[in-house]
Amino acid sequence: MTRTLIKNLAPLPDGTVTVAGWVDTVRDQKKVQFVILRDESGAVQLVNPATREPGDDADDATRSALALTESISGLAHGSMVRVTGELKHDERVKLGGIEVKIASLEVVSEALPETPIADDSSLDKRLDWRFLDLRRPEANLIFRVQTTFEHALRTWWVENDFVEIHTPKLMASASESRAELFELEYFEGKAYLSQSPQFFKQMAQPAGFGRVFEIAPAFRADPSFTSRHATEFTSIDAEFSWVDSHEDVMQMHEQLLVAGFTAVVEKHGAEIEAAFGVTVTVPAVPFPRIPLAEALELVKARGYEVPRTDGDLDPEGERQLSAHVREAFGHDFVFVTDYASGIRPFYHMRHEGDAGLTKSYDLLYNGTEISTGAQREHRVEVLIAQAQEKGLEPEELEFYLDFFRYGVPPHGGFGMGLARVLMLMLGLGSIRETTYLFRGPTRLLP
Ligand code: AMO
Repeated sequence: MTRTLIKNLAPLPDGTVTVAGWVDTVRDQKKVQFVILRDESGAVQLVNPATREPGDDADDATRSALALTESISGLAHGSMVRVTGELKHDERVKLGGIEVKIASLEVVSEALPETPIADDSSLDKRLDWRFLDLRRPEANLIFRVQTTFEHALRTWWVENDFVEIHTPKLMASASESRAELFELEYFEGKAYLSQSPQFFKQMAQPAGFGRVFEIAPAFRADPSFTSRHATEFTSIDAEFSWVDSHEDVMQMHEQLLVAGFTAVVEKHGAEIEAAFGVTVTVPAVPFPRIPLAEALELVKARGYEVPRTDGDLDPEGERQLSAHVREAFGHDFVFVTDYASGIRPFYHMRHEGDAGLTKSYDLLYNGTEISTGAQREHRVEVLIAQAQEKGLEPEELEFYLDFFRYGVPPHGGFGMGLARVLMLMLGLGSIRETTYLFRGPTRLLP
């Protein structure tokens, strides 16, 4: 008999069904046995009237009922089983108003009797046993939300004529900072793991692609142990031609997010509320835009002086600014714009009238940076000067600089961390929860 997903049982009429999944709990009472069975879609109660006394004259039916009872008594939490039985609707059953009376039960794969993690295990311990941790319905929901979100972004891009690219992750040079670069042996020489598709998504502009996007891994040799940094993360990137300024990039960015959030709210809003106690809302456009200098003033007026000397916001400053934006505009997102050129990469374009400021932004969501975007400098001589100013060797960047020597449209784009968006959307405390398998300075397993 074909297997029915647990979530699809309720609409079926009473009758024979087959379900398959793992054993969540067994309640082995004297006269009756209950098993809570889970699969990827939900949980259902299975029931079996216990047959305990063999008796000397037991017939075949009694013997097989006895065997079934024993096999249920011996079920370990987590074992994978296939069950055929009679589906019955009964509103007294708390779990979904349905129950399956077991006719046959096959233990397909037995679990060891002691489960290594429990609901109250530390996050680190749960990550050690991630495949078991992911069996929690809330964890499963995170990745269904991720699927819906990514799908909606892709759909929006495809409908708006963006081309999907896959850029190499083995690189000959750094694209962001040399400080956070993974170096590896590469035959006779060295290679580096890509920190961002920055250079190659820009390459698509002189290549005449017009608009591109990529969702792919990025690597940063960042030794920090914060809740929002990983050494490998999924970066959502877009880049497109003929922008007039970073304002065009922000407009594209906010429309894209509205598409992503609309899909998540429609498909999972109620489940998210039940699992995480948060209400996800579709953000209104336009998102507020606040120049960095003004943002620092607003934060100061709230009584927080950012201790950094480079003029950037720190995490507490980001939280304070978001709190202000929520109070003043009722918005969860804010574009912080016009960063000083001293704290931005060489490839950011600077303002015509004020070379001290870049045509760039960071996007904060619920108090944390989720993205950086900018218009790029496409005039090669300016680009070379900016690279030199940052202490970079133009010779190392020759392949990149060539992109700007044979005709290149003005362009801009952004990079956004997928796990950060999900963490903030679902009100979770760490990207370790929203990353399928987290990678950090002390975690390469599993
Ligand atoms: P940036 O370095 O700000 O910009 O990165 C963009 C976004 O990627 C995410 N992110 C990270 N997520 C988890 N762990 C990390 N170590 C980590 N580092 C970054 C964040 C961040 O906002 N090339 C530019 C983007 C561009 O201008 O198009 C870049 O990489 O969410």
